[in-house]
Amino acid sequence: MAKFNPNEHQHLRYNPLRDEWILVSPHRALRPWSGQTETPQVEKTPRFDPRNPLCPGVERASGIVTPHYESTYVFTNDFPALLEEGPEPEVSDDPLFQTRSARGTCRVMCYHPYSDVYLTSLSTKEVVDIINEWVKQTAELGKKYLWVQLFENRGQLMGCSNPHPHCQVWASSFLPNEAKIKDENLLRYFEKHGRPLLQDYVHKELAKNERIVTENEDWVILVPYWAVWPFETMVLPKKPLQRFTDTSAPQRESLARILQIIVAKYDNLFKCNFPYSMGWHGAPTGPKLEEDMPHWTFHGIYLPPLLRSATVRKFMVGYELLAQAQRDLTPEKAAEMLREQCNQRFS
Ligand code: H2U
Repeated sequence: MAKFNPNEHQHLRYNPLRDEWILVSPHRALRPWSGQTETPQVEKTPRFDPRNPLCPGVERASGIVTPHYESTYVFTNDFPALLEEGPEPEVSDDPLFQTRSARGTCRVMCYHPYSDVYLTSLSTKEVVDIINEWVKQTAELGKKYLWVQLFENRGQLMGCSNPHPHCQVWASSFLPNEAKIKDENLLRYFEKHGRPLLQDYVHKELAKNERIVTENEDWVILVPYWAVWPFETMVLPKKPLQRFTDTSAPQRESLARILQIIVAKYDNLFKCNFPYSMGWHGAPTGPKLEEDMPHWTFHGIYLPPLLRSATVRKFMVGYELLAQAQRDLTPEKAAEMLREQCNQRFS
């Protein structure tokens, strides 16, 4: 029998952040495609739309008029999933019907007053302004809440309801599942090895140089060994960093530059506004804000759904929903495809 080759032969890969496995089936990557092929939509957004509540001077659902902001602008979501106050649920001792208290707040953060701009067309200074606002939101909400989740849904494919460049901030009194799973696995690794998992990981990846997409003096962007989405990437600091609030001014500037590069590479891959959900994970805050959490490494995550073109996406369906995550394209190939793209967006 032929010798095992990870670029050709089926295998399982371990995700130490989730303590779970993913099935990699590279031999399927060349199979013919006769599935979904919709026509690409033309995405042209006007700079200002008098009906768009995220634009300066336009009234929102709450009746409040969005001010004439000049940089970033943050407001409390008019349709929040989490409220600061509310009646407490009754405590139940039934193990099958447990309920817990949930408190929090949801904010919307506009990146810029113009609707027709994005990280690739803004100046690095303007991207630094966005990063500074992310840090400010984390610091402010982190005083009160255990977890502050910054996230952006880009594109209609990811359920984004508004073309104006923006993200969301959801702060909660509880650790959401993803944070809880990651916290437990990072801690287990730290207790066993005495070092932060993601610092060990980034340095091993730099040495292997198989899945790196781009790097600069402070940051590395790579396709994780255990990536689930075809072009999933992770943004990792080269030096230990627990929270967004720990970043220095030079680290924020180098982060701005590398984010502009990864978005350009994504957009160039299929010549479109590459859809994704992206966001940031760092050590828990709130009551744990002052705690040193050396098992944590602050990092960013990009989860894009596209697989073959601007319109053909990977579906997380049958086997993924009922058994476990599976991919055809190897993380190494995906990293190579992204690495080859130009660092400036196509025009
Ligand atoms: P998404 O496009 O990522 O869904 O974000 C837009 C958010 O803006 C959405 O959560 C909020 C929506 O609730 N919004 C307001 O809070 N007020 C408005 O007047 C319009 C949209």
